[in-house]
Amino acid sequence: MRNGKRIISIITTCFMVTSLCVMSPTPAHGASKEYYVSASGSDSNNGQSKDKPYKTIDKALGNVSAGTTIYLMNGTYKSSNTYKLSKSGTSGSPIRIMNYSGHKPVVDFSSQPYADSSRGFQITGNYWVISGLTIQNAGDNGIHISGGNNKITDCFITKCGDTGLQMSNGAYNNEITRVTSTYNYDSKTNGENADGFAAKLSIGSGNVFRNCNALNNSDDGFDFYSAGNAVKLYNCEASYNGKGNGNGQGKVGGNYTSDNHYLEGCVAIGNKKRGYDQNNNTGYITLKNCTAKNNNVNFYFPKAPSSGTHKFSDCISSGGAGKDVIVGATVVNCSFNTK
Ligand SMILES: [Ca+2]
Ligand SMILES: [Ca+2]
Ligand SMILES: [Ca+2]
Repeated sequence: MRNGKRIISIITTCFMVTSLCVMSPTPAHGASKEYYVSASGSDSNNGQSKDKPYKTIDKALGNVSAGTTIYLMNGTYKSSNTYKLSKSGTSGSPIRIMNYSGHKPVVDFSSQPYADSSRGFQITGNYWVISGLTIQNAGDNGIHISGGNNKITDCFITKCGDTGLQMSNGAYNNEITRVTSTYNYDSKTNGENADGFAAKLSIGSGNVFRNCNALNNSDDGFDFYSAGNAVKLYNCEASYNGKGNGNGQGKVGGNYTSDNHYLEGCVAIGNKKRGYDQNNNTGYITLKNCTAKNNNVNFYFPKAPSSGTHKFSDCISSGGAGKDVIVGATVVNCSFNTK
């Protein structure tokens, strides 16, 4: 069932991002564009080498400007505060927060109160890169983005009190790549809100997810409720979502916004309610080489789009308790369970 995903995963090219900044052996104070942070470091170090690392992410963030890279070394970094990323990089000089090569840092927000304001990383700026981190136990979203041209890559987000990674409030041109978001759960509302990923409540254009997995979240896998712009997904999986009062949809649409979302090479397995759901989106949806298996209903598109047709090709439906509902679609080489 996942051949398409595997094949495309294999041919996906990984770009290694390296700093253009060359450090002199004794950089002048304040000249460094690279900072190192270690759980066993000290904020009285200069932070400019892996042998003199800072202890806290906050200390490093106080020094950032366009072109800065913050390397996090092994360890668990606990914070009760939200890291508010309001500065901006540029297209050629983003601001990076990333794991030091081979290290697996964990950023833990378990001391945050459970509250809408308790986000882990809040990106209101542009041209940030967050890469190679585990982000866990935020009181609300692990990462919330309202800025543009940000990249989140190779991160693992888990056990947050609301959606793991959310884009809202005009977020545009953000690229989310190889991120897994799992076991997020809003306990006080019995699971009705915490999606794996959300691009909802007024986003801008150009947001893309590639090779991302939303697994075992209490609400939906990928939620595009009231997005207001189209989202693209390539080789993404939404499986086993829907606990408590959660809806349990793999990929969902719109709340009467007209958003022509595009999904290619995606998989939805075992979601409580539906695999792919129109959710009152009035735009047309493209599903190319998408599979759904053992969701309560695999494909649910009960209304024709307000203009054009849905475009479904090379899609496979198998298992599931209820029948697929396909209305207003151009269907090519699909096996839906509509009889
Ligand atoms: Ca919330
Ligand atoms: Ca819900
Ligand atoms: Ca949702």
